[in-house]
Amino acid sequence: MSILLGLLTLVLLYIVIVQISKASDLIKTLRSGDKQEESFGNSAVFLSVIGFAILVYSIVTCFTYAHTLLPPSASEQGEWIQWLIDITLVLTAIVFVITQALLFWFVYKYHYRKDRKAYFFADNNKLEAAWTVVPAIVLTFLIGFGLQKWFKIYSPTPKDAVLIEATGKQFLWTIRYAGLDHALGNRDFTLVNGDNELGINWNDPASRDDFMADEIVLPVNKPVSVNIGALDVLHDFYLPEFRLMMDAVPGIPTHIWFRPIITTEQMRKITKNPKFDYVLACNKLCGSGHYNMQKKVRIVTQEEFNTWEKSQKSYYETVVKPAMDNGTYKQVEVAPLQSTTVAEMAKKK
Ligand SMILES: [Cu+2]
Repeated sequence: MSILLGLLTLVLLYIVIVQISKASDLIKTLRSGDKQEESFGNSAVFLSVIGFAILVYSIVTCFTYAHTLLPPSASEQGEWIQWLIDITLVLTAIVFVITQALLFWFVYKYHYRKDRKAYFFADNNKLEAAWTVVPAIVLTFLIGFGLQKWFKIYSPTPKDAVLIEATGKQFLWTIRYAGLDHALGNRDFTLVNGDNELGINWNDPASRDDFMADEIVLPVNKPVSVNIGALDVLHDFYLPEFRLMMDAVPGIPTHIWFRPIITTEQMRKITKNPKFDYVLACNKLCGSGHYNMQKKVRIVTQEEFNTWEKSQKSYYETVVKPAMDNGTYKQVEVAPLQSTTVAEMAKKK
C-alpha cells in the first residue's frame, strides 16, 4: 500500500512540475521581447557579480589565513613534500582563477540578446587535443617529481641514524631508544604480559641499555630511524611540522626515516612563539582519547643530545632487574615457535 502511495505521489509531483514549467513558458511568451531580454540581462549581471565576489573572497581569505598554516618544514624530507604541495597549489590556483574568471565573464558577455544568434559547432579537434595534452603533460611532471621524492624518502636508512621505536596504544605513545649500543633489544609476542607489554626479550644483550623516554629528543641534521608499531588498533605516527606520517598497524611493523633540520629553539624564533614545541600526534581516529595521544618532540644540537642520552637510565637496570630480583617480575622464557599444519591439527583431533 505504501509503495502504491509513494508511486502516486511521484506521478503527482511529475504532473505538478510539468504544469509549472508550462505556465512559466506561457508567461515568457506573453511578455514582450524587450522585457525578456532585460530580465535575462539582469540575471546575467547578478550571477557574474556574485561569482566574481565569491572568487575574490576565496583569494583574499587564502592570503588572510595563510599565517595559520604550518611553519616551514623542520625536516629535509618535509621540505621536498612541502615543495610538491606548493607547486601543486600554485598550478591548480592559476587554473582555478583563470577558468572561474572566464566562466563568470562569459555568463555576462554571452547572455541572451534578441539580435544575436549562438554560433553552433559540434566539436573542435584542436581545442580538445589542447585541453587533453596540456593537463596530461603537467600531471606527468607532477607525478614524476612526486615519484622522485617518494624514492628519496623511502631510500635505505643511513647507517649512522639514531634508532628509536614508537609504539602506539590507546591513548599514548611508548618511545624506546636503542641506547648507547645503537641496537634495540629483540621483541617476541610470546613474552607479552602485564609487566612487559612490548614483549621485550630481556635475555637479549641489546635490550639491556634500551631506555623509555617521556619525550622524543633528537639531534639536528642527523638521520633518525623510527620503527613503528601498535598494540591495539590502527594509529598513525604523525609529525605535522616535519610533514611526516606513517601508519602504526598492530602486527605489521612499519618504518620511516627522516632528518630534522631546525632545532626547537630556532623554530621558536621563526614562529615568534617562545612556547612553541614540536609534537608527535596520532593521525588515525583511534578512539575517544585520540585527540590527547601526543608526545613532545625536542630537536636539539648534537652536544645537547649526547648529554641527554647519557642522562637517561636503562629501563632494564632501573625497572626490570630490581623487580626480577625481588620476585615481582617474571620473565617468560622464549618458547620456540611450533609450526603445525592444518592436517596435523586434524589428525590430533
Ligand atoms: Cu591513536
